Amino acid sequence: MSVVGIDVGFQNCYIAVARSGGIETIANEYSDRCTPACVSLASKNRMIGNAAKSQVITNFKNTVHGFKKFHGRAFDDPFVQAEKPKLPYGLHKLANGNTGIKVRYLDEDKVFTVEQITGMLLTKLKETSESALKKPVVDCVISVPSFFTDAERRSVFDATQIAGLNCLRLINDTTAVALAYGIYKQDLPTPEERPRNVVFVDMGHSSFQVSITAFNKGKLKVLATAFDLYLGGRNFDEALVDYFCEEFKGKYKLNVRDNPRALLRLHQECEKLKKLMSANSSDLPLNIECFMNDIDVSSRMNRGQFEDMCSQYLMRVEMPLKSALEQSKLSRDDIYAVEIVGGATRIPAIKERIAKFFCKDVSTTLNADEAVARGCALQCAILSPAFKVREFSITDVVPFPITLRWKTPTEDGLGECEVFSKNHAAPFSKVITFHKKEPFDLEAFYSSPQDLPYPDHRIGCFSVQNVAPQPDGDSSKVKVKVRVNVHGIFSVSSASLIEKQKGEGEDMQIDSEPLVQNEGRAEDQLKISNALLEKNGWFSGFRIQEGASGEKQDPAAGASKPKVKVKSVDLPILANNIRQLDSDVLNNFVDYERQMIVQDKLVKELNDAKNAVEEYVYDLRDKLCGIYEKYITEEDGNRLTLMLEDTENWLYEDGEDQPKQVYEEKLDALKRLGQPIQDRHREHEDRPRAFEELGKKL
Ligand code: ATP
Ligand code: K
Ligand code: MG
Repeated sequence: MSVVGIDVGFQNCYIAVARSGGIETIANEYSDRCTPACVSLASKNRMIGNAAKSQVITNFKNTVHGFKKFHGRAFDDPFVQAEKPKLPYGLHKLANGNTGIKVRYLDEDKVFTVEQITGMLLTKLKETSESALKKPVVDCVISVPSFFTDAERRSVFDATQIAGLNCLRLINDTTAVALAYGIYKQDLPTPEERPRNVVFVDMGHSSFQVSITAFNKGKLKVLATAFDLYLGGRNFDEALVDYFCEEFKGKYKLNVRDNPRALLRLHQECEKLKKLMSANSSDLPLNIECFMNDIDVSSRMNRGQFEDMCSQYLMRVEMPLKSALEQSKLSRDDIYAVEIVGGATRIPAIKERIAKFFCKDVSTTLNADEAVARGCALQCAILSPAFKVREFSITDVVPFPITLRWKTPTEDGLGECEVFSKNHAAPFSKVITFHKKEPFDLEAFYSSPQDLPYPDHRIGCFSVQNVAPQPDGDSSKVKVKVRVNVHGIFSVSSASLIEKQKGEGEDMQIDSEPLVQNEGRAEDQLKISNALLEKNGWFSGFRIQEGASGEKQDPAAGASKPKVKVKSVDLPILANNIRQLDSDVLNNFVDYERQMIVQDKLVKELNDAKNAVEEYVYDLRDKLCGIYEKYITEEDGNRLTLMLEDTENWLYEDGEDQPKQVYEEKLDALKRLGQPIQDRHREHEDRPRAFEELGKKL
């Protein structure tokens, strides 16, 4: 079983794997440990990652990047509407109101869902992991921002399924970082001692996340999270782009915004300049040749100017830090360290602001780019029976409070209960008891829409079915289990009807107020010794499948009140308006992804066959005037050289677009001529070596 962790960033993705030597991040076929979150669709195939990034300018209409935040978002969402004019590719309103991505693929207009696009990216990351591990990769842990709501998490989870992955956990970015920080620390306080409190700050390309986490030996507990969803490296790029667009309008009379290609190039150059300014406070040049209308443009910028220009963004750094600290109820003196990760925390002004707020130097002990992926791989290792890691329990938090609402026979007609408060431990299950005579609906929604970054605060509606009164006409007791699972996804996961037995009931109140019991302790839920798992093969029992979670059930919970004899009947639950793909749609996407993988493979094989001919031509031609010269007559040599030249021309003309077989036959024909020469050369080379070896033996 593979142990893989994937950081799916807005801009950059990283993969870490667990090997016998520990956790390591792995490189893709470009020897790059970072894979750009970029997918490019073309007339014959798709390109994903680095290959797609090289298409950003040349095939801008069909090269998709910056899509992570479209997960779970309606097309009409103000954020989506604000992004739309800035994107080089098109967006489209899907039938269900979600955001679709419009591109040309295989010479047809196509609309992909964001789940499909992320699915494509994950396919690539899966393949990269497979070629590094040299075995199939299915199980993995994937990171999501801590502020992702139910709809976004479900959407990302669907994407993992489209890519054929079995996601054991969607883990919050900052929690993954906390795990990467804590698991190797030998000197954490014992469980009886006061915990060590560490602040984790992650500013990536698109957002800013803060968590405060308490560590004791063998465990971490997230105390609070805070975020600015719209503050990240890209704001700083955009500030530079705005500035230079204005400048070039005056200086060169260029309307950069009207030219998508020029605008994309300016973006790339501004990002480079931004990074240079992190290391250098002096004046730096920006030069772009042949930028637009054959004009070369140039300008300068320094860090001081840049910081002035970005003051509106720098000002926003403090808020989430303050909010996290307040929520944690800690004082600055209680903070042991402030660990920063994410590319944008390399901006000196950001570091300074964080340090200033906590009155403490920031620590950069973690790898700023790879810590999230490493944490994901560690979580995967903890969950995997195939791997032995130190026992480490993780308790995360619910980022936005969740309320249930139902109809009651009372005056106002509605009952309501906040089932998970803000910063409630997660994953977690609770049992709520209702007294009902008929089936009923539970509507779940986020309770504080003002804190929620999305206009739609609904989570879904869960209908508890088959509820009937007791034989004596009384209401039945219905126990409903609600939970936030390991992925941070909410559900009404099960319900049962407790049939009244003789002797019970007199003291029971018919009460539509819920009885909330805590069932099990969240901390216990992931704290399962791997050794135990291995021995008992428990793992198969709670492998995460759609809708299910890896939570361990507390065996004592079902056996409460031993004196009263009760019979319980499981009730079906129908989930409605859950913002997740229907299973038949999902299955279609899974099939379609497989077809696209096959198609890409065919195109790759074809290209490889064609390239092999080209390479052979170049190689043989070089050698004919080099090392092979002695092994062929001048006449034969000239004839072969001519033939190679013909082949080269053919490749650019009639041979440009041929079936794979044609290239293979061409290569075979060339090899039939080249091989004898190569053999004569090899024989000649080997002869003295053979003598030498013979000599050694004698
Ligand atoms: P997100 O976490 O928002 O999903 P991400 O994980 O893809 O995004 P990161 O890879 O952490 O983001 O960071 C990318 C950002 O960091 C980009 O905006 C990039 O320009 C910026 N960045 C990287 N190095 C530097 C640097 N030396 N100076 C300034 N910014 C930098
Ligand atoms: K990243
Ligand atoms: Mg990130």
